[in-house]
Amino acid sequence: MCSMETTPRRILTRCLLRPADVRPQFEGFEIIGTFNPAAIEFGDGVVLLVRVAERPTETREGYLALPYWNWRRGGVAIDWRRLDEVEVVDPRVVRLRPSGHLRLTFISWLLVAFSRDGLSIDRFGEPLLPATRYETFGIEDPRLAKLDDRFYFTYVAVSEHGVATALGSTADFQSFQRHGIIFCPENKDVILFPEKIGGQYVALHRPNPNAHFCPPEIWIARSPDLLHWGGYERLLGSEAGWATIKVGGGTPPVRTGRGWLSLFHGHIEPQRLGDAGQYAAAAMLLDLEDPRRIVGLSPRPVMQSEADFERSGFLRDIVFPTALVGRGDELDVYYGAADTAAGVARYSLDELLATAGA
Ligand code: MAN
Repeated sequence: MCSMETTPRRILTRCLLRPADVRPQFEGFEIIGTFNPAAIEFGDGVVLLVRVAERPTETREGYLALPYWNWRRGGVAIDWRRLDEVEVVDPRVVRLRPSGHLRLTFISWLLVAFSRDGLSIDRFGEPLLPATRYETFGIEDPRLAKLDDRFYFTYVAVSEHGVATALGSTADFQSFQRHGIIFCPENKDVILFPEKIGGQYVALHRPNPNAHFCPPEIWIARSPDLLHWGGYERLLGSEAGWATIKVGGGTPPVRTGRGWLSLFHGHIEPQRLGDAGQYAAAAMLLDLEDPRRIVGLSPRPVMQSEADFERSGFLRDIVFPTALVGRGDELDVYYGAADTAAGVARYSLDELLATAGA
C-alpha cells in the first residue's frame, strides 16, 4: 500500500498484555480485549490504564447478547435481541431495527497495570468500572497526562446518549476522581497536552458530526481549567491522504526540539464487506508555542500492523497508538493491537522526526 522507504525501523516490539492475562469482572463473561492502553512514567517505571473489553459467554439460539451497565443499580446486565432485530455493522457494532441506533457487542472498563521496565507488566491495580448514565455501554481508550502534579486521563464514555469524552484524575493510581463529561457527543480521541501553552490547557479531539460534510478530522481546543473548552479549530484531516476513511488523535504529544511530536491514527477502508478496515499511524509535529500550526507531517504511515498479534485478533490489521514514553534518543510507543492486545514498540526519536520532515 505504501512504500517502505521512509518507514522508521522498529527497534523492538513486545506484546504487553493479552486477554488471557486478565480475569473478567462480570460473572458469565469472557475477556476479548486488553488494548488501547494509556501509559505514562510513574515512580521508577511506567503505569498503564488498559481498556479491557468483555462479553457474555452464554449464547441463545436466534438471539444476540448485548451487554450494558445498569447505572441505577450498579451492575452489568444483558439485553437479548432477536437476530432479525439487529444488523451487524462489524464485529464490534450492531444496528438495531427499527430505530437504527447502534449497540456494542461487548462492554469495556479500565485496568491499572504497573511495569518497572515498560516492556512487561509486573502487577495489576484497581479496575475502573462504568458508573454514570453516560457510561452504560462502557468506558474506553484512555489517554494520560501529568499536569500540576496530578495525573489526568480522558476516556470515551459510550451510552444511549452517544459517544462522549470524560475526564478523570488520580495522584497515586489507587484512588480516582471523576470530573464528568468534558467533550459532548460525538467526540472521542481527546488528548491533553502535558503542559499549559500560552497560559491555557490544550487538547486534541475528534468530533464526529452526524451530517457528514467531510470525514471525521482532528481538531484542537483550549481551556482555562480542563473542564470548560473552547477556541475550537480544525487541525488535520485530508492532509493525511493515506487515511481514506478518517483520522483521529493517537498519543499525547511529547516535547521535542522540533515541536510537539504525536502519533495519530488513520483508518483505511476495508477490502471486504463486514471487515473493519485497517488502522495505521503517522507522525505529526506541532509548533511548540502555537500547536494549531502543523510544522511536520509524515506523508505515509510510520507504523502499520507487522507482528502476528497486530495482524489478527478480534479485528485485523490494527495498530492504534495511545501513548509515547521517551527513553533518551529512543521512544516507546504504546498501542492497541487488533482490538485485542496491548503492545509496545521502540523507535529512534530521530528517525520518527525525520519521517515528519524535521
Ligand atoms: C467504534 C470502535 C469501538 C468502540 C465504539 C464506541 O466502533 O472504536 O471499539 O467501542 O466505537 O466508542
